[in-house]
Amino acid sequence: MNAADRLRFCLSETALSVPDLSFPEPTLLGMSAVGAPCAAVDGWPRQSVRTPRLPAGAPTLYEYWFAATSCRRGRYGDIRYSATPSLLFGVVELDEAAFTPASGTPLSAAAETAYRQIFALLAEEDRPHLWRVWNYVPEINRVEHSLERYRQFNIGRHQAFGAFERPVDSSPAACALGVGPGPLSIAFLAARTPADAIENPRQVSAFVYPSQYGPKSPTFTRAALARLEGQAWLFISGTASIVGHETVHVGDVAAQTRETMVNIGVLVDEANRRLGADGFSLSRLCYRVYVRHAADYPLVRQALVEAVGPTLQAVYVQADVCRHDLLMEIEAQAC
Ligand code: 3EB
Repeated sequence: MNAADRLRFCLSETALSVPDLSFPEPTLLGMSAVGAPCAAVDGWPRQSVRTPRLPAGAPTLYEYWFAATSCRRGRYGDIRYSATPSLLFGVVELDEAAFTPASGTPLSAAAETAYRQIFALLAEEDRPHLWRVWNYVPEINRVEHSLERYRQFNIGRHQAFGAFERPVDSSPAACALGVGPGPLSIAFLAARTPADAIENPRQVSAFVYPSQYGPKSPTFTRAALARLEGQAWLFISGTASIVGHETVHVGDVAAQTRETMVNIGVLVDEANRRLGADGFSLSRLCYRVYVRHAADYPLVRQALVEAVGPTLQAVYVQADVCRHDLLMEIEAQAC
C-alpha cells in the first residue's frame, strides 16, 4: 500500500469547474451528481443519480471522491474508471433496451453484463476487492415478465458473482434504489486489499434471504470496514426497517426511520469493536437518505435528527426502495 494513497470525500452544491474535461483535476477519482443527470463525458467516471433531492427545489448535489495521488484513467467495455496504486473507482451505465437475451430479461442481462465487466476489469487491474457499490435501477418496483424489476436485477447480479466464483458472503457494501427511466447505473469502489465485511445480528444476511424475496438473493454485506494507510473507512449499506428478514413498521415512516437507525447503530458498534477503538459514531457519519414519498420527508428528517443529534449531516432524495413496503432507506459512510 502506497503511504500517500488516501481517499477523500467531498460534497458540494457547485459543480467543480473542469473546463477541459479531457484533463480533469488529476487526483479526482470520480463523482456522482445527485438530483440531476450529469452530461456523459469521456475520460472519467461520473454517476448520475436521476432522482430529485428533498426538499423539492434543493439544488443538484455533487459528491467527489479524491485520491492523494494522480489517477490513471481508463475505459473497459462500458466502464469508465480511474485508478491509483491501490484504488479503482468506476461507473458503468447500460441501456437495457440494447439487450435481447435468449433467457432472462433485458434488465437481468444488463445487470449480469455490468457486473461481469466489473469483475473482469478488477481481475485485469489487480484490484479484486469490491468495497462499495451504488446501484440505481430504473423503475425498480415495476413488475414485467411476471417479476419485479429489483428481482430481475438480483438474478443478473447473482449470476455474475457465480460466473466469477465470487462468494456472496464476501460481497461489497451496497445500495440498490429505484430511479426514473434511463440506464441502469452502477458506480463502484474497489481496492487491492480486502475490506472487512460486517453483518448485522438483528438481520438475516441479504445473501441468504429466503426465496420469497426473489429467485436469487441480493449480494451485499451490511457494512464494509476498509483500511487505507492511516485511514479506516466505514461504508454502511442501504439500511432499512428490516428485522430478521421481514419489514417492520409497515405504513409508519417515523418508526421505520427509528428502526433503521437502530440497525445502523449496531453496525457502527461492530465496526468500533473490530477497530479496537471508538472511531465511528452516529453523530459523525455522513448520511444519504432515500424517501419513497416526498411528503414523508419532514417526518424522516425529524426522526433522524432525534436519533443522531444536532450535528446531523444528511442528504435527502426521493427514490423508490426495493421492497414496496419500505418507505425509506438510509446509507452512511465515515472515515
Ligand atoms: C435490504 O436490507 C434493503 O440489493 O444491493 C439495501 C442495500 C437493500 C443494498 C442491494 C438492497 C441492496 O434488503 C434493500
